[in-house]
Amino acid sequence: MRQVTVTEHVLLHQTKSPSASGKFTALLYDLILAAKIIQREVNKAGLLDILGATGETNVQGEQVQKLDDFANRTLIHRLQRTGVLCAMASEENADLILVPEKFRRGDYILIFDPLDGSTNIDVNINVGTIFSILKRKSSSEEDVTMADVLQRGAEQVAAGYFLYGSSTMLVYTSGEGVHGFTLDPSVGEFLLSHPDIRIPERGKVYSVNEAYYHYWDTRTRKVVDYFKSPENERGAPYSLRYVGSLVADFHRNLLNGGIFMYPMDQRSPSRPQGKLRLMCEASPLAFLVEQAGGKAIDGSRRILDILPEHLHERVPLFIGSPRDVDTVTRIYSQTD
Ligand code: P6P
Repeated sequence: MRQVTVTEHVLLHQTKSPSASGKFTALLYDLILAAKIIQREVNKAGLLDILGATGETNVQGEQVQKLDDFANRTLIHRLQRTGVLCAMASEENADLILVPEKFRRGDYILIFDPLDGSTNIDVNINVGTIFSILKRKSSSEEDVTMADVLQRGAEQVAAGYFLYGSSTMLVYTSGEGVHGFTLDPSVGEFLLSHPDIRIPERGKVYSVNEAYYHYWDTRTRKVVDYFKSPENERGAPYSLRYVGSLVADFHRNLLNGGIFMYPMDQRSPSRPQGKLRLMCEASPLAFLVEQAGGKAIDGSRRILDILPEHLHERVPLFIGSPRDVDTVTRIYSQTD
């Protein structure tokens, strides 16, 4: 395949969507630079005293891993200076991150999970950076408010993720299909490796943490029982593949087909809606999967239709091949 860089691809293929503006390309360029810096540290985590936790906990009450913190600081530092953002929001930060006046030149808003799956870093399992790009609604003379940021996922201008694994990949959409690029370390460029990704109509894999079976409601147990049953539509059980790293599980299912589920559970009253965050995890992946022909719901609602009430809102997530997500919809609607 001829070598196509991200810049060339945006220029040639994203002609109609708002992303065609040079500002979007500049934003993507700095996201890629941040990802290269993060990738360099992720790939040598075992060699540096950067493993393990910082001893702090983040706004989610989760142990902050040193690489988590490094990735967060790298993204904030780099993207503040890209000149097209007015605000950012990170899974690691409780509040909105306003871009300093001297760098505030644009109307884009970046929302990200800097290093999703970070508990897997110490055991060398893939981790990822997930990003979502919105545009503010109000005029740029006024200060950005939370109302500018709390938008439905359907309003996203672009979304994607970096996956730090056997190779480093960027998968993104700006509303005109989903495209995958693989980092060629010898030249330091992300080159087009997976043009126009389409998720298979139905998969052979389901991804869920079955340890929570007894904390799920009846309809969720019925869903998981269906995928495990030899009597399902396929006439054979689906295989269970669950890495415990959302980006890794999502990426495998995007390419090969299947469904990822993180249902609501009764484990912790403070998190009745499950663990995953709407704005920095569910929404960007929902935009990607729909652009690839898949579906994403919370059990009844389309993820991209949900209007967030607060920045770190959590939501149950069923995402992947359209026929498999439809199975969830059918069983949920048939079960009280
Ligand atoms: P559990 C990682 O902490 C994460 O946010 C996702 O990457 C992953 O899919 C999920 O949590 C795993 O959660 O409860 O199954 O350990």
